[in-house]
Amino acid sequence: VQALARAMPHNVSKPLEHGFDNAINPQRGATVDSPSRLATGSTLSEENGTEKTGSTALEGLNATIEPLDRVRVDSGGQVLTTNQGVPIADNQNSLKFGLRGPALLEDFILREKLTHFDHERIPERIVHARGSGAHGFFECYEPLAQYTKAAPFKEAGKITPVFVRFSTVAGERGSKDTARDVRGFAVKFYTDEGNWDLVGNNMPVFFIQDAMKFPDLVHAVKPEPHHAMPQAASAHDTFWDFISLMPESTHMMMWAMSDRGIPRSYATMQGFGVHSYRLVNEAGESVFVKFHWEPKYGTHSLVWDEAVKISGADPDFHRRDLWERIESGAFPEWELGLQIFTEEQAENFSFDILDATKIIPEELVPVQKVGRMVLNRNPDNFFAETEQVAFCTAHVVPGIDFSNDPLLAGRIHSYVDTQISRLGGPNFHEIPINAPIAPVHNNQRDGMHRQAIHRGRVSYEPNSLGGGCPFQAGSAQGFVTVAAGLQAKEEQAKVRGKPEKFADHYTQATLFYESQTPVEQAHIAAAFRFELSKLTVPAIRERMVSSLRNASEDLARKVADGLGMDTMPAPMPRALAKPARAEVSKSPTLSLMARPGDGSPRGRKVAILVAPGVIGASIVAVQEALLAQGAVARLVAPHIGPVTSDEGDMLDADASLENEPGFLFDALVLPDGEAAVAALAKDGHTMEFIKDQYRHCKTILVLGASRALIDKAGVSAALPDGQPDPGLMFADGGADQALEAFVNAVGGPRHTARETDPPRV
Ligand code: HDE
Repeated sequence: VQALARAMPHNVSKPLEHGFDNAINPQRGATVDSPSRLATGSTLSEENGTEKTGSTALEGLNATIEPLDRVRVDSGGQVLTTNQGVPIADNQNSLKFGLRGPALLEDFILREKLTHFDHERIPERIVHARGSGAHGFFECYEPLAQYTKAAPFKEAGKITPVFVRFSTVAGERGSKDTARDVRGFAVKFYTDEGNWDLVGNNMPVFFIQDAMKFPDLVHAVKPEPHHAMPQAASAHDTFWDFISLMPESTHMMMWAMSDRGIPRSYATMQGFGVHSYRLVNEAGESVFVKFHWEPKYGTHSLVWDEAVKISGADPDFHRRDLWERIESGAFPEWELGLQIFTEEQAENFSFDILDATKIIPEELVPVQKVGRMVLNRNPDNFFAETEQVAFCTAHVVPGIDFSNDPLLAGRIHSYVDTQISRLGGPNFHEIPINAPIAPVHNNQRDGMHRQAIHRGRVSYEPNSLGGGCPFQAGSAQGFVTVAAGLQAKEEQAKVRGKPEKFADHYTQATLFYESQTPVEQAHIAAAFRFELSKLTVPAIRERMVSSLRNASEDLARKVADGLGMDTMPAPMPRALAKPARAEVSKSPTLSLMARPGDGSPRGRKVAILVAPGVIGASIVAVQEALLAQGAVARLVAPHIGPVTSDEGDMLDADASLENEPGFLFDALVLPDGEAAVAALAKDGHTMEFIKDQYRHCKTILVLGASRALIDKAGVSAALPDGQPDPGLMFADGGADQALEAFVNAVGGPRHTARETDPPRV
């Protein structure tokens, strides 16, 4: 080892870090066949790891795996030591002066253990504190050289490793996953030319137009400062007080009150970069771009009653779903879509593309699919990876640039700034999950927790003593800011204000509402009703309804009725009396229903109720059919453990009616067998299970004798309009009869024709 250390000018155990002569460059243009693989001096790798190291990623697809190996620790077969590596003889007793005597200050082992423990916590994120992350990769479909020189888009099949963190916004770190909220969708691309963070949300617009209002927005939505309530909820006075006084938030509120605010899973939500960004090619030419993530498994959401119940039974619902999908191989996957448009197009739109409260309807600029992202590995350690990952909108690479969106400008500042207190200093980029796989060379030095050991005496530029290194990359290789810009064309003085089109607060709110299906519109109205009904100040409620009248009279009316308001308040005065005529008045792609995905049931959870005496053959047939399609099929019984079937076989129930209630599942199978049905009918949980499944419009397969359970639960086989319910499948003559239709329906949408407000069941 000493000989090796002499031969190499850098730390052999960290060959990727801060090497001088031997820094290993990621191969440019690595492809699926020859992916970017980086050498490592780690003592722990995928090959010699134990089961404790987590799931194994597909060979060649995760270039982040090996760089992180150098810091992975596996204690299998190892002796317990202090942080100084001193073996510890006794981890049970502190050092005392006599068995009943005082503990001694000398006990460095106890003191080290307690001191470290006392400092285990770091500040949580001010927003997006609650989140879950995963590793994966981005694969480019076609080279995009015409538009951008950004490394991930250089070649067809090129793989770029990613780490993604999903989050809620308002709740604290330990809050529930299924709150009504926006979801963060932050992607860190470890590109050959440095890290690119696309820090987006699951909604394409935002509440405010200018960074100046962000602290106000966040203070309004967070728990109220006097009593610190409510947790992870926007249904309270201060939030709606602010919103009702900020008409620019109206469009975003349509999205937030729609079912997008309560996604079924991270894997089934869209993602958006929100702001307009720029793509820049080798020639320095630039176009505008909006980023979209389109889930392979379609967009699916919860319904409110379900979200409320889940938050009690499984506050980790989305975290668990993400983890389980990856562990089971049903890898979450999205396509990256780009809306590319020119400066000239932008100038002619009826809205301003620098305004983050506006979308660009897909009818105006289609979304072009340019690659896919697959999440295929869970983190090994939540804190080290998911908690310490630091995203930042300022992390762009050559080929990607900013627009002049004033909200984005504030973000470019805020993200780095916040990490300095959250992660304890300016060297957070050296924390392994944040470190780029591209080499880092500059003259920044020192600061808290510095990891790099810089060699030589030069830490300035220009220099001659270091041979001029590290030297500027120059415009051919380095990042060059695009000179073009809407405002660069006009000579302007310094000003605090907004362009006129920003003042159109309602046209796109109307567009969103009008583009929804009737069921979605009903859910939006119900969400406004719920949230506003929680307010204690009637004036805020009225102000909100008066604002909604400008977006949709229909919606305002429904909300007012739901709140028991006899007369509607007058519409709020508009900031802009005559907004420019919108290009489209309906955009069907804004509906969740427009995005069913591939319709596959992969990752969906199905409950199969069983009890002693169940007809086992039909249960096994259903289970096999579901598993074959990648769905998760769980046997749920009055209690966990073995269940003897009618044929005398043993089935293993791994969930009980009590510990996994009905609303945690996407679909339900009720069994055949008189004895089993009698046992289930006796248990009150069964009725709740069926009622929740029915009320939440899920597919229910009723085998043979279970018809009795349906009757007992008071569930009607007919829809409100008298038609038969296609989501309630009866198979009296054995499971085979309805199996195919059932499995197909498990991957499909809810049976919303069943829905009434208030619910019938
Ligand atoms: Fe953020 N935001 N944000 N935000 N944001 C943070 O950064 C901020 C905005 C988003 O999983 C913070 O590291 C300002 C829009 C996500 O770690 C902070 C403004 C969008 C995440 C911050 C915005 C986002 C954050 C808190 C207005 C969607 C979680 C901790 C000018 C496009 C990232 C942190 C993760 C996190 C500031 C507005 C998305 C304080 C000042 C718009 C997904 O820096």
